[in-house]
Amino acid sequence: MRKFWNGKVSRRGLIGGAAATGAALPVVHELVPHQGLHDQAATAAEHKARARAAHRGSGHLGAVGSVDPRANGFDPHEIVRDFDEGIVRGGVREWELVAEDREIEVAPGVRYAAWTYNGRVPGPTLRAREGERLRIRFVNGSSHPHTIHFHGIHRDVMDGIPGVGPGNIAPGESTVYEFDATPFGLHLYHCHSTPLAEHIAKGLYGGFVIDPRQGRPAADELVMVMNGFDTNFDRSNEVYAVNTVAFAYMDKPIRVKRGELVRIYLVNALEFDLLNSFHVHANFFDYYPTGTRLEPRDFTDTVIQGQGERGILELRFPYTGKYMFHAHVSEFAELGWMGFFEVV
Ligand SMILES: [Cu+2]
Repeated sequence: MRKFWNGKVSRRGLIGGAAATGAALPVVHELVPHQGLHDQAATAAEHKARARAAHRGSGHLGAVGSVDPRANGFDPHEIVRDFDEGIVRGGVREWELVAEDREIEVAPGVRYAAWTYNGRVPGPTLRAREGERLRIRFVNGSSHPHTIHFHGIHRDVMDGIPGVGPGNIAPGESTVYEFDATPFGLHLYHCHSTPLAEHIAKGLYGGFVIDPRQGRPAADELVMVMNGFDTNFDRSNEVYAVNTVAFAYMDKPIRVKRGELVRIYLVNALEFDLLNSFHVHANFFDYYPTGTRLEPRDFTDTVIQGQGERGILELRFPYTGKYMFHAHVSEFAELGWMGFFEVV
């Protein structure tokens, strides 16, 4: 009960502004400690205000500044086209992933103490081909125990969960996960240490693409990991994004070519909210849920994904210009999950 009300007030109440918060507070005074709630609500309000200000500032005013990709050590504009194919040695495709604690800026002035794979959120988008042998060396350079749990078909000891196989990897320790790339499609990997929601929400996740043996038609390929940040630790998000930085693609649209096939690998890594969605303006796309079939299931302009769900979108833009894309959950869009394609 306490958690429920806590979440409702510090988050939903604030969506309606100060009046809505005031109305909601008396109801919960008897259920939760007053001071903690007010502090939490204040932080949430401040972070949301900053996220919204970033939106207003984008494009013309620029008054609230922007997130510096050099300070973060990663750039959403590079991540969106960055696929990590690792190195093939002796017929095995290999990567090394290092968990590290790192403070990142998720909206101008909003800092978040993240846990990262290879210093970035989301972690590298790993890419392999169906049937290959894969080997991932995991080094835990973080101050907390972690794992890497891969989606796919493999033996239990390679599943990256506590208590099975290597289990939790302690700070300073390492392990090796090895399995075959199957089935083809769009998967993800994430930490599976407990408490699970926190370990994922802190930033330990990434996309995992397995190409079909015969490949896919040539396209301009993009990866979009939908995520969010609970900046005041009340188990609800204050900032939403694709590839971590709120409004990154509003400030600087993703440039694509008119008539060219665009393929989007869309992953929902959001915690605390049950659903996320993707909507593109003035266009429609073919949708391949989990990317595990070569025929699209839908021809649509909006798709909903639950936690951990993912899918492949294919579309072409018939006209030049600026076309918006965003979560069709309006609240998420206003708090950072919104961007533009610029078709040239
Ligand atoms: Cu973890």
